[in-house]
Amino acid sequence: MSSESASEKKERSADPASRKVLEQAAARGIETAWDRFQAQQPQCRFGMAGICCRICHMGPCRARGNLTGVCGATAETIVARNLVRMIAAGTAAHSDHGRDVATTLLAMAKGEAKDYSIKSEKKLRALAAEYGVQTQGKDSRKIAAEVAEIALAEFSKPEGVQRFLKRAPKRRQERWRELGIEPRAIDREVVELMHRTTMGVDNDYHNLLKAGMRAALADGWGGSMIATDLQDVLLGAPEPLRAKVNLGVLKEEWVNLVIHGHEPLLSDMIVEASLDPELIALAKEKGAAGINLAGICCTAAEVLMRRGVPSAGHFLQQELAIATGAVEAMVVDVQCVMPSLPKVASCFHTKLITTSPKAKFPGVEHIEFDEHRALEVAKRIVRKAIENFPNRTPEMVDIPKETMDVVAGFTADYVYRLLGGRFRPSYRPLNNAIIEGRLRGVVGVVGCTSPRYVSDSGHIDMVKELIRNDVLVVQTGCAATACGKAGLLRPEAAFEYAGKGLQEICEAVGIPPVLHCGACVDNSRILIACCEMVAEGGLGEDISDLPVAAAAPEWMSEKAVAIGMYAVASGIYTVFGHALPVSGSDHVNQYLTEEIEKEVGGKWAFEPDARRAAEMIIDHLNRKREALKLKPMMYPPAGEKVAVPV
Ligand code: SF4
Ligand code: MSK
Repeated sequence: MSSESASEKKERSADPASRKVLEQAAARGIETAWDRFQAQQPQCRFGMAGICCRICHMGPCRARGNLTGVCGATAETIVARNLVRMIAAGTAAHSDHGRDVATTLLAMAKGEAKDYSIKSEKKLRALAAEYGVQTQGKDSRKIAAEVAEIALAEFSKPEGVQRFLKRAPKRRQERWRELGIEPRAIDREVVELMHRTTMGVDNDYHNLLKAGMRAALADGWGGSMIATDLQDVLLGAPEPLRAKVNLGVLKEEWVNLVIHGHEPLLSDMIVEASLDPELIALAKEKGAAGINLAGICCTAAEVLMRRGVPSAGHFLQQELAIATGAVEAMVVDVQCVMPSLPKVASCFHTKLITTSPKAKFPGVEHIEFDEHRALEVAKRIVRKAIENFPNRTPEMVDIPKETMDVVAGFTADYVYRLLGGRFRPSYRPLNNAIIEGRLRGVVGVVGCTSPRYVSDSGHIDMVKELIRNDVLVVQTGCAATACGKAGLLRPEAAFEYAGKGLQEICEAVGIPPVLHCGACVDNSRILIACCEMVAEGGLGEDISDLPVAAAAPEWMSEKAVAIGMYAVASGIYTVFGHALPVSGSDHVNQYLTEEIEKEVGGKWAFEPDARRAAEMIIDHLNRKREALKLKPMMYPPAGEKVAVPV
């Protein structure tokens, strides 16, 4: 374990439950991401600046000033190449997830994945209409098969652009067309980025970044959107429900099975298996009170919003969940699963189980997920966890008490129904609230948590500042868990933290001031909500006209970079905490933070101080309000006596 200097003993997390387990872990000599982060200091400055190139074996090279790579690549080329490779990886991750869902939908439709069914007929029919699938006289499975086949073709079709681009406002579609960044087949965009960035191909940073936008758009308006929509068909469209978050959801007397990763296909079946009377009886036979499921990361968000399964925590809490000593098994699929888990699990009785052929660990038990016998696989995993219960060492068990209530499961469609009432569903009330100055705007605060920050504080500080200023916040992924733990996803939070205008809306509609919209792929729901706002009228003709913004205060993943880039390319001002690794090129930095706005209407900003970042966002919303000539804000921000118009 790395030794800590005095300066390193700063608070590691804003969450008391995490701090408690971190102390326990340190006392037991268990290393966590925070320790390894310290051990990595100082981190490589060339890497941070994005100027290190390892693309060919004349290197590795680093470029700065007049110094170029051996091949002559400038800092501009290297920085842009590195950045768009991150986008390619992020796009690949979300999109491969989407492809797996489409494959399972097709298998279900053909009767080959019998444990799945069509859970949202309405969503299926809406998609069929959008895809131009004839539905008359066809049974639902036939329709599902055709929808799945069309969705699968979006990954590799030889011609044409992504179908869901048509969901965007006309003005946005025209901009993409004019700029030549309409994404074609998803796989093609990823492959093309890898080609362009290999040694000696695309050396124009602007051309590279445009290709990066195109691939990122293939993620947001392609792979991620397909994942979200088809999951809603197959697993059900979420509706708001109450659930609990934080490590305290683990239960001392129960078999604790933690599901972690991103794809909900298996985890949904595990929820089903955990309800099996035979398995519950087995758990009791082994001396447990029952089977307790809990999620981590985006899997947590998926099963929380569809099934009400509690979330034990976000990305940075995966090691901590095991370190409570109370986890019989942690089952993982893909993405954001720390390679350290086997080592942490080896300190306890916890069984780590991998399930995806794409994501294995040396020496770790692998039970391969197969959608054709999904429930059987899920039951096998649940049984493994139960059988491990007697191996628990009671003296090693120490679960923090902290849990928090959240309301989760807001979709673009549900916001529509909720705000407009049952008989007059529409975005009109939301738009009116913005136009009249009750609401300043809407901001998506999303993304990861990282030991680079005092964990959770970036999210909590930013969101509190935004809602205080009458900004409705929408969240996904680990950001939602961070704010959920802090109590911001309860309706009561409106009265504790929100400005008067936002409070009035929350009270009238019965929603929290911060809406949990799901997992990372569900950022596509936020794009759709923006399209609905434009379509409703009164707030401009393009997404870039809206008083909206996006932020990822504690980002770490390549997926976050892809998300940020598709937000910007969709016309949204996007603020990341720590800067993207682009500081090695003034040109690239300036393009991303300034010049890009002229092309796509959105731009990047970087600000590690979350309150300052919130102020920058509020300034941006105010500028958009001014441009739209909206009324001044009705109320001053919460906690301020003097009215601050606009
Ligand atoms: Fe160096 Fe050029 Fe090779 Fe990169 S591509 S490692 S800059 S020689
Ligand atoms: S899980 S990508 S840490 S949000 Fe989606 Fe969380 Fe970021 Fe992974």
